[in-house]
Amino acid sequence: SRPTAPHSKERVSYFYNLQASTESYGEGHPMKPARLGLTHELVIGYGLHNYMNIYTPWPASTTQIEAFHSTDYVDALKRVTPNNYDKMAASIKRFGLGEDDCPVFSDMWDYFRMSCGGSIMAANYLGSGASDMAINWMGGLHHAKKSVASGFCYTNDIVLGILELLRYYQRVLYIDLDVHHGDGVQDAFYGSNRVMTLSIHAYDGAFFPGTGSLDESGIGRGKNYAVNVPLQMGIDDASYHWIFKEVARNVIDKFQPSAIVLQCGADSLAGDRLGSFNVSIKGHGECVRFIKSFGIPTMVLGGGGYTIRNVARCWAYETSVCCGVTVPNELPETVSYDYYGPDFVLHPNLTSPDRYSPNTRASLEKIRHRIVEQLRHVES
Ligand code: V1S
Ligand code: CA
Ligand code: ZN
Repeated sequence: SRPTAPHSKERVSYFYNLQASTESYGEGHPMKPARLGLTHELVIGYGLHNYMNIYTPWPASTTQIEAFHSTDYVDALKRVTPNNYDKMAASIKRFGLGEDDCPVFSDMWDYFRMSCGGSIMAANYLGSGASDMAINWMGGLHHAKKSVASGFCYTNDIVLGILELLRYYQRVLYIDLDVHHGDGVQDAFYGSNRVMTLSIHAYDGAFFPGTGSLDESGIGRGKNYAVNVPLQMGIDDASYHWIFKEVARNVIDKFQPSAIVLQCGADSLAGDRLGSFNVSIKGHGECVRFIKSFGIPTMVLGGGGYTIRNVARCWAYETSVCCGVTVPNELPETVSYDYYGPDFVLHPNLTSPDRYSPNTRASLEKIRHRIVEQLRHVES
């Protein structure tokens, strides 16, 4: 069966460079750029190119990347290669490069330029009014700091995309669905009242990166413009939706953003290799549908996601949600069809219905209450 056409013409743009999926962080590293190729195959296999405009973004220039990152850090990123790493190791350690999480790999500068270029171009397509939604699954690398690579993220395409959006819009809302806290984006705008950051994540004192408590709420002019939803492991669809919708609705009502950036890290899915939530692909996509329903220009980005067949399913499904198209559960016969056995469907049973979750209604109510109180101090 074929996808069902949307009722009105949607204006969705999709930024992807075919080369991105061929890069590698090295053997044994959980971050696999190949998931981008799998996603793209499903997107095309489902015929979603008929409902959006697909572009190969310009790789970001040094000057564009230096809108956030420091010159000495960018120099190091450009210069270091696996061949000269031994000679440079001592001088680049301060940049977080060469650690287990952020190894030096071939073509890494090219790879991160593609990721950043996609988010910058997405911002320009939204800002100019060419698109209502702009997708970049190569982006969403939320941990990178001004001069430090962290948690598989070397450049922060999200910060660059938001800075570009701020040229067109007064207020930008950032929403982070990744199971990890969006620390790099929060830090970059911690003192700003033009960017509100909202991250929903696992938080138990040990889980990477260790930040994102309810108490982190911004400083100076940015006081109360950082919102955190720290959750326990094992949260299910019903609880995740309830808290996400309650918080997101309140944030949007109060902050009245003129544009939204939605990071869709797929490590918040059940069965992720690093994540620990009990959320289904429909459940994850429901958050995208909910944000889309506000009709505000929205940039949709990737992020984490380490069980790669499910990352591809999730992001292909979310592309269909952005396009307003219903796609069949049977997967299209792509070249990587074998990855999706034994069920070969878009929505396999990933969740465990009997799994214990310490996220009680009372604990979630408490989080909601704290955030509603915080938002009372935000001027609307
Ligand atoms: N959790 C986790 C995890 N696993 C790894 C890892 C495992 C094998 C490797 F070969 C290399 C790395 N690192 C981590 C975390 C980083 C998680 C980053 C998530 C990124 C994102 O999804 O939010 C966005 C793309 N790092 C750590 O926990 C730090 C260590 C403390 C422990 C692991 N070792 C390898 C490094 C130091
Ligand atoms: Ca998050
Ligand atoms: Zn993550």
